[in-house]
Amino acid sequence: MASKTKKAQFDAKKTLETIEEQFEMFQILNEEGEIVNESEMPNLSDEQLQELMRRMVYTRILDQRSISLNRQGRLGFYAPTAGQEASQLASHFALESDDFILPGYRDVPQLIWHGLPLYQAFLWSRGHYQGMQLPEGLNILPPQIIIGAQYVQTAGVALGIKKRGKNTVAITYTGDGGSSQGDFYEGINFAGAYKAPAIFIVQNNQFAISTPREKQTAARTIAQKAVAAGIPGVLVDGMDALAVYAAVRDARDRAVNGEGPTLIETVCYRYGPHTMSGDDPTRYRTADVDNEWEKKDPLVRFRKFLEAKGLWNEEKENEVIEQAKEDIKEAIKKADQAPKQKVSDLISIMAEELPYNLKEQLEIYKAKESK
Ligand SMILES: Cc1ncc(C[n+]2csc(CCOP(=O)(O)OP(=O)(O)O)c2C)c(N)n1
Ligand SMILES: [Mg+2]
Repeated sequence: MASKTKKAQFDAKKTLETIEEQFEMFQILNEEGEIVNESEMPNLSDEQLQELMRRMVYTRILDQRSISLNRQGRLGFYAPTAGQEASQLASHFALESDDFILPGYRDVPQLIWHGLPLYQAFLWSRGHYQGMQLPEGLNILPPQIIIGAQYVQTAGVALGIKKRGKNTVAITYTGDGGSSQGDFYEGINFAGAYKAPAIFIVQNNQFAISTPREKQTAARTIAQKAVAAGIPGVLVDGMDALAVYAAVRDARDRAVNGEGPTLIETVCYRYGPHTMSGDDPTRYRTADVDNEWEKKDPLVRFRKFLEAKGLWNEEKENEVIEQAKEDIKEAIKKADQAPKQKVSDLISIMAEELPYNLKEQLEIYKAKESK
């Protein structure tokens, strides 16, 4: 006999739609710098709010100066960061000093605010080995060039943290392009299965070099990819420093509480080119799109918010700008003083005890270099 209550029809499309609808953009500060989500306002003191602004302004200057230094031939590899300050620095602001950072090539600012001396960041840009000879106790890994690879490494670092019973987390960053890599899925899946204290950030800046986000995946959001790994996923306005901070702080609290990892998509934009190696954004982005994102500028929005509270003004801003310029000048001078890198240096720093073949090569290069 047929059941009286008719079961809902099998509808795979509806299941997907239902999941996708759940991922709404989390925002606290709108483009005018007004609070639109009071109940989620993070608990930050006036001093902390000013410090976050200070870091964003400083980093914008660092970006401008780095681009100039690169053009003058005084820096090597450089991936511009303007537009991504809220995504990068507010997420970092939610961390503690002994948390581990596993960055991508664009994430040098987070390393600097975690304690990497600026002159070392410049040396890293030049490919000098001293760039990543890290100060004792600084929990960072070198910026990863292979896109997505740091996601797997983060699952491992986070599991190590858990096994040692530490109250810290491992955070990693990739881009919208990186989210298509196999490593992305392996990393979030493994960390989910072992409830490892990891925070996986996808900085969706709309492009992977020239490939637009729409070509990257059929999924409506990248955040929803968390569902397949059985972990929470958050879609956040990546131009809103307060929303980014709140989302990462919440993920961190749950991670140290033994609740496992979170995937966070920060929706943002890079104002500059992909890197300083020669791509021309005008070939793949229209001025209309650029203008639309200019209006969402994370610095403008946060500045308006702080000015309305009487916590920021032109004088404070100029002080930060002058300080940044001064620090950069000093740091590049210090980077220039590093010894010229030799092939024998690269060999001798590789291992504590060199295998016989490298010992041979070391001698060959030392002999060449002494001529
Ligand atoms: C495994 C791998 N494939 C290709 C590249 C070349 N590559 C370097 S950056 C990049 C685009 C990455 O875009 P996205 O992940 O969105 O990060 P974004 O640069 O926008 O921050 C590509 C394809 C690479 N570095 N590693
Ligand atoms: Mg991208």
